[in-house]
Amino acid sequence: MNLSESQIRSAYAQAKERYASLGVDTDTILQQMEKVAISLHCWQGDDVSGFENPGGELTGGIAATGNYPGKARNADELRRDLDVVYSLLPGAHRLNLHAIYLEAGKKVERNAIEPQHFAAWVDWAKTKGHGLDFNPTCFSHPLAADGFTLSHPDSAIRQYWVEHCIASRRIGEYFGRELGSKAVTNIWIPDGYKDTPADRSAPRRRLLDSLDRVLAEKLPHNLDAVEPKLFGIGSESYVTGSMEFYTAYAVSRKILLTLDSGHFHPTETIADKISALLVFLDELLLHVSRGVRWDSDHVVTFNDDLQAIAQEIVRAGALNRVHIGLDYFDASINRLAAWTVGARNTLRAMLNALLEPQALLIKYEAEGDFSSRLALQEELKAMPAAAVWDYHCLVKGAPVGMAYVDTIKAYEQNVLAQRAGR
Ligand code: RNT
Ligand code: ZN
Repeated sequence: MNLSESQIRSAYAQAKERYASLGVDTDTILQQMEKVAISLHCWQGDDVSGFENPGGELTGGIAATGNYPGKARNADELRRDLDVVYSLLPGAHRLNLHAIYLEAGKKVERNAIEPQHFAAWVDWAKTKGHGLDFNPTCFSHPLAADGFTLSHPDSAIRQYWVEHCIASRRIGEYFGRELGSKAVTNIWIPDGYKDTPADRSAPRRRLLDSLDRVLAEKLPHNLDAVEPKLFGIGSESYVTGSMEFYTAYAVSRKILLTLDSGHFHPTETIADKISALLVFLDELLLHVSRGVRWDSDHVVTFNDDLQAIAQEIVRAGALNRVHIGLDYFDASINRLAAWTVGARNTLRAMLNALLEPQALLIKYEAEGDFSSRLALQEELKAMPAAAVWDYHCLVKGAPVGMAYVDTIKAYEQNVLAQRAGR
């Protein structure tokens, strides 16, 4: 079922002509794809376990379900798995690390983590040409067990998490400086109530104060982001860090806002938020994910939501202002497949968006010719974008079509199956 190289090239030549007839030069578009870097989320590789505390439980209103064999048990295994995934993606991409993925050789309190605990990640990233991003881990910890961290009523507990976030920003700064590419350090906290609170204001005032203390230090190689959420498991009625809270915060502090596609009402999409927020914010971070019912973290599929997100980044001319990260954790299928499917879909959606004849659509719109705008939008859905994607994979040395599944299956047999425990 795999296509031959000449089939891929001839399908591309035909597609190139089709797009040229709409004023789109596919070769130029493929050059633009060079600028699209996806930040892969390290936590898909081990169900958000990390290496701080073997056997530690995932808490904070998020959950990975499934027990597919072969999860990475240490950083070397995780890097090895990631190397395979990157080899299946066209282009050069980043890695998004969480604080619990440190390599300290001993237990280190989260408020005492240091750049040296991530030195092996930096060495690896330098060798492989990856940028790195970072996240404080404000969950899966005894001091997060009350469901509150940066907005906790106890000032000593708040202080602990403030210190953890300060330490995390310094690690982001270290990544940015060492790798010559700014790191985004994204703060997400699980804080919230299962049932209707008596006081919605006080936690938000405490969060404001904590965040201001976290962000006090100027760090030129680090970009700060805050990630809102509507609800989590156990925080159904109230989340301190809501969309309105963090939007206002990000605008007033001139930092990034993170939009996670699984963090809104089930019918609410983040696509339309991008152009609105970019009027006020310099940059955004996306956590591309897929919400299903009450779970915000399913593998990204090539659905309308994903395509709309990609279109809005491109239409806003914001390729260099929107950082694209993935965020989901599926333990019920091969974890490398989960990463690869979501990442390839996201890249493919970006390519499709870039292939839009934007000038022509804008012309119809400016002329008030909404009939032609609609007709063209619909025609575009059946244009041969897949032939351009296949060719892109071919020239970038990434597998075409289902060939990547063969690589994953062979790796599963040769490497993952040898890992004891689940
Ligand atoms: C949780 C947030 C957050 C986490 C990761 C692990 O709802 O989306 O981004 O998924 O930090
Ligand atoms: Zn997220």
